[in-house]
Amino acid sequence: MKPAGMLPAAGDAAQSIATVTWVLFAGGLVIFIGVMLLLAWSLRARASAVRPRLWLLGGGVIFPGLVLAALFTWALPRMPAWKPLPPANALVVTVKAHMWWWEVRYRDPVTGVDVITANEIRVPVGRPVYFALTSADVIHSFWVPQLAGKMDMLPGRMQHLLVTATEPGVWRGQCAEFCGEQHAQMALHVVGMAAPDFSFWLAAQSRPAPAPATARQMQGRDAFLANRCSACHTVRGVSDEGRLGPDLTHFGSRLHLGAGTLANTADGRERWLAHLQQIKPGARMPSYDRLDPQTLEALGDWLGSLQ
Ligand code: HEC
Ligand SMILES: [Cu+2]
Repeated sequence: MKPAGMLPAAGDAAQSIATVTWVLFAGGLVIFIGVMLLLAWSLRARASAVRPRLWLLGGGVIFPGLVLAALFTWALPRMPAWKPLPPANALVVTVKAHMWWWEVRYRDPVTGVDVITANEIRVPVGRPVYFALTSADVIHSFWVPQLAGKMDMLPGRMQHLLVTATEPGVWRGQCAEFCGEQHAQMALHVVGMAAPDFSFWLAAQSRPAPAPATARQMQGRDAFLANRCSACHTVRGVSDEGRLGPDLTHFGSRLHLGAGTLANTADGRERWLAHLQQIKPGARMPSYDRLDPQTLEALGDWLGSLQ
């Protein structure tokens, strides 16, 4: 995974931000060098040789006026266009921010798929993705620097971002609007995949959770129901009532857990369940340190099997 930043751009919107950045930087550099040369000259020139009015008018009014007008005219068409409706072939991904995780819903007008996941967004390379962004509680901000600029996520409103990923990869995103105690641990990951792999993945996500394959996974699923995890989490095919926490139907296929807080490994899952109030204090899920190690292990094992 590359470090987050918009300069190694992997999306068309981020690419145009990077281009504008470099051009403005180069322009600034040329002017800086010019001013330094003038400074050197003014230190050596005799006072009678300097004509203040010419320099004030030329260097203080006409020159900046021309340069700023030229840069503005050049940059204006490079700003992202406001598109109130998605293009016909776009994949529609609704992202709803919660304190402190991301609900993700895919709707593909081409295949009719409609599926809810969380915290990780997969996108097909080369196909426009229309992000519809909103919030369930406070103001958050959607920011995946390698793909596009920031967009605020406002409760009761939809904002949009149209992005085409230009290469495969995994990019880290981050909530970019202070939204409470765990704002810093509200990351998300976007995975760019080849279009056929993506279709395959999305079809798998729309199926219900796989049945437990071992006795231990069975024990994990039973513990999930017995401990009422299902009051907050949906696992399609197991329990459909929970909406307060992330959908866990295919949780095992995600790279991270807790909105980028830990790697999704056996150890990470057990630590999360037993100690999440130490790892992510204030998160809207209790620590399950009262469960015995065997139950925790079974729960972690079953969660990991939800591919
Ligand atoms: C009161 C509601 C609630 C209960 C009960 C609850 N959770 Fe959660 N759970 C949440 C919330 C909210 C989050 C998101 C926390 C965050 O990242 O800020 C979460 C996150 C998770 C995650 C990480 C998901 C991801 O996409 O990263 C897992 C795994 C999980 N819970 C499993 C469980 C299990 C197993 C139980 C029962 C032992 C349980 N939860 C009980 C609300 C709940
Ligand atoms: Cu946030």
